[in-house]
Amino acid sequence: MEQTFIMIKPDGVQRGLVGEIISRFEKKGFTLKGLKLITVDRPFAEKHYADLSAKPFFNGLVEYIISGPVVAMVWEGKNVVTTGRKIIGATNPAESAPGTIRGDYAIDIGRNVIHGSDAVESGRKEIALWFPEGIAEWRSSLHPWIY
Ligand code: 3AN
Repeated sequence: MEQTFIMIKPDGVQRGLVGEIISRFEKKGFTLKGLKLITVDRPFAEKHYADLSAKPFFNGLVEYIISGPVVAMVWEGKNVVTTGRKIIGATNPAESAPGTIRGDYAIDIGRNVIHGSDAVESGRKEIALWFPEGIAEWRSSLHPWIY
């Protein structure tokens, strides 16, 4: 079953949006497979954003991510990468639709509340980076229509 890495960034944690964000993924029907509150250091953040190291906003982005605790999560379900990105909304909150997390709760691209993997393969890499200890193996046995 497909998995994605979702991170609530420091602004989302400090603004008290953790419960709301988790609720949106839960209500959609996705399954929570990993969850921790963690403050990462600069080398770790630089590794997570290695693909963006040439961008002019890279240093500011790293500073932002290490500025406080983040909530790192693994969510599982059919098409969770693509659907998760839809729930999150466009990178720039000025372009993200109302009803999406960024559309509802963010204004600035440099404070856009949440990260979600952009592909199944990058999700795999990000889950391995953020959860080296591994993640839970469980599946709901209550409702066969939950997958
Ligand atoms: P997404 O997070 O939607 O996958 P990416 O991968 O292009 O978007 O960018 C990663 C992160 O870099 C964004 N979440 C945002 O915080 C930051 N970012 C992207 N573009 C800019 C920009 N022009 N100025 C400042 N920060 C940016």
